[in-house]
Amino acid sequence: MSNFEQIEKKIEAGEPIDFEDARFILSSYDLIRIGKIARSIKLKKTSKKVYFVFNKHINYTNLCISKCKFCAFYRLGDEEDAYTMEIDEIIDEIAKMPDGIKEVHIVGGLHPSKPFSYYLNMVSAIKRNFPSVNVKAFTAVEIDYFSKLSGLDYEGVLKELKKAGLDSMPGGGAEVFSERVRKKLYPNKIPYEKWAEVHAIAHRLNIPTNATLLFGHIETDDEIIDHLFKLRKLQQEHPGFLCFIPLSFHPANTPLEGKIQKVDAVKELKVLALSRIILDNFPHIKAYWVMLSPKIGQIGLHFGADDIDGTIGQERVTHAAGAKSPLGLARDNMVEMIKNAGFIPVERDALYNEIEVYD
Ligand code: V47
Repeated sequence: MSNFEQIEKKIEAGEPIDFEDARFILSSYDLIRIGKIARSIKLKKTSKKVYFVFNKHINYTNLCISKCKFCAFYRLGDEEDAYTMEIDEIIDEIAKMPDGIKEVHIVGGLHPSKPFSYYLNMVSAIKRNFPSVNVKAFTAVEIDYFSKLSGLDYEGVLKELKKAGLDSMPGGGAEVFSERVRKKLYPNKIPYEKWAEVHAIAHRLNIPTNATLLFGHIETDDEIIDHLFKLRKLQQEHPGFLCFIPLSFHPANTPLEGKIQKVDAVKELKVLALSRIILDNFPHIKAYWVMLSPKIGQIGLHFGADDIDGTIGQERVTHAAGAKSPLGLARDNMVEMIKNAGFIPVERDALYNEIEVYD
């Protein structure tokens, strides 16, 4: 039996693939077959539906003390384009959105001086002004930072935020769960154990979260695979992840520009498919069009993805690193993109409740 036949047999029987199978998939160039395997899992889970959300990203500050080498977004403070939004500016930004917005996705840098109360007030002001909008805010990295700012432990921080109105959490800040890569590119960022602890506690407190992987820089295939198996195990032990989003590294304007080429589409599609295959206990896999471009994102729907994120409004983190995708997309573009790929567009809310099926 060929490697592919063995993998297909395991998947048909509902068995997980192992590390060697995953290595084989990443080393193969039989894209059509890899796509077919991932798509068969997607079809079993979510039939021909592909989800999108009417959302808005808010990056409340670009000041950050972490100085990660893959990031083009952060500023140290005295640059002309350094900024921090006051809470009324954040409220004004959201108010500009048309009616029907379902989610605000809020992340920022690790601000050198704002107190924990700034973040609590931010969440409660948004909830007060827009009670029906899901506040999806702060990565595990920010939660760890708030714990240092406030003297509270992770549980204390998350309970306070939940009381203020936090509904869910995004999956950023995971990068690659490899100590080798962390020491080289983001030594000031929390390691896997802490990232996992924050998400496990959030899940226990009924705060659903997402998970990401940043790939296409100095990581090895084995480190990608290890990252995915770690997430699979975490979901088994502490369920609560809604969605996984692989993020391909954009080198422009980062300290790695010129040293690393942007990852190609073939690798992007293979990692997307492998995510769907390994993370059989994650309900959703996102082809994040901002990073992939709308065209590769659309092809990604044939590689196991069942979600394309949302309208976004104005994305800043990847565009600071040279992303050529539009800053936001209209609802109609999302529907067209999904329909033209042969799937059924479904507008969802932040928790994947269906708002409208465009059949
Ligand atoms: O954690 C930073 C990544 C992440 C670069 O949960 C970069 O639904 C590429 O997590 N090139 C933030 N990537 C974005 C994120 C996210 C996005 C969409 C949806 C969700 C969700 C989460 O962006 C960071 C980091 O891994 N990033 N710089 C860069 N130069």
